[in-house]
Amino acid sequence: MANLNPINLTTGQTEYFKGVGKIRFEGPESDNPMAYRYYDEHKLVGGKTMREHLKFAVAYWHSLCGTGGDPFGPGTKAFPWLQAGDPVQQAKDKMDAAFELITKLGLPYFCFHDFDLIAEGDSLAENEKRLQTIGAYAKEKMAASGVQLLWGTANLFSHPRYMNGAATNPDFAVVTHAGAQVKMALDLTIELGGENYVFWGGREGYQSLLNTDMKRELAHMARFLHLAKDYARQQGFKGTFFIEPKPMEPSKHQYDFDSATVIGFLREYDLLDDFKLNVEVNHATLALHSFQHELQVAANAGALGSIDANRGDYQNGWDTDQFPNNILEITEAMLVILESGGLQGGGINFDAKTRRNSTDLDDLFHAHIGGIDVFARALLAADAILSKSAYRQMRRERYASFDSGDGQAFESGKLQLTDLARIAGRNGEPEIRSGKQELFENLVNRYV
Ligand code: XLS
Ligand code: NI
Ligand code: NI
Repeated sequence: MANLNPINLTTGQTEYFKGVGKIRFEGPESDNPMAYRYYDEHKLVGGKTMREHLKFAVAYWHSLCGTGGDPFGPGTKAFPWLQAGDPVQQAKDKMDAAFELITKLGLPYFCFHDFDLIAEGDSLAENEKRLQTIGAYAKEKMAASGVQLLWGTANLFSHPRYMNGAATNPDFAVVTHAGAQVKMALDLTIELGGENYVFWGGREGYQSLLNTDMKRELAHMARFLHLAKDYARQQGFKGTFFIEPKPMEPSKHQYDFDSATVIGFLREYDLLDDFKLNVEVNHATLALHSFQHELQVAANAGALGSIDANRGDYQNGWDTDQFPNNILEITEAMLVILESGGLQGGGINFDAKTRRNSTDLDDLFHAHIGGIDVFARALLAADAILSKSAYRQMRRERYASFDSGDGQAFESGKLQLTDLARIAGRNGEPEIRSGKQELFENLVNRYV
């Protein structure tokens, strides 16, 4: 491997990714697979550095915990940091590996679920103790490395007790347990200076409406979110709460189906002041939307908070969570993000996994480097489209008839339906006007 730029490890600490040094920006001409070609963290793009625009985070669950198991077979990756039998030792080894990975990639953030950090114990009291222990360790590692927490969350979907939902479970006893778990995850997120907190409604949904009181479950979910938000605010948490939409999987129907559904829900239950959206690429496509569409819907409501970066597969219909590699798709997304003034409080979390047969530790680097460079390239392309091309003007011109005269009067609420009828009668059949889609597409491709 050409790249052996060392990083500082604490004395005595195991180096897990031997032979990989700090990943540096080497420019588009570099042949080094362990280098960035486009991500230059200090490069200024439209007044902000790439690092500030993109706020990349490593996802603890996929990169440190996901060993490749699927419904047809067990894990394939013998991660050396998962070998210790003792849960606290295992958690510390995993955290050493996590910080080595994040630091070598030169990324500013990580994200976790509570029990990604340390295995769940057999009582709430034991869990609290474990989370405090690993939380103290995380605090040291964060201080030493400068890596920060983009968001924390609680895993309310893996344990069998949540098989009928967490906040929406028909059994109040389970709802209380979810409450206890979220309280601990909030405490930990706040303790670590987390900038945001995420709710992804893993099993908040239903398999059959025959046994489900949907209206009541939705009201419970809203009540639960209010309680969590009120508690966190009382503890001094200033960050944003995110809801992560997903239409299905693991539930047949998830309540947080897509951006539009979630925004309607937040508005109905008076949560829109504190909650924004964490939009995930593969969840958008599962909902039969484009990623760009989901971002735009969130942005329209001033609620575009954060992104889970990944991609689906054109040929199958589940959450494959592959690393992003489609520059055009991400350029279209970056156009929406830049035009809406950037992500509101969040960043770009690589909620993506290497394939089951990508079993080398190096593969974690190739995957992240690829995804990071795709976003960096897309940022450059989108910035150029917005600042150098006629794109905005072309789009604005399609609406020029609303900029003055009757069209402007309509927009500002000064016309009645009878006025529309009168104006139509006076003007006669409208001219046919082309939408120019191919021209727009060619323009975007020129910069990709
Ligand atoms: C699963 C979700 C999950 C959330 C965090 O599909 O993407 O990973 O991001 O709970
Ligand atoms: Ni996600
Ligand atoms: Ni997902």
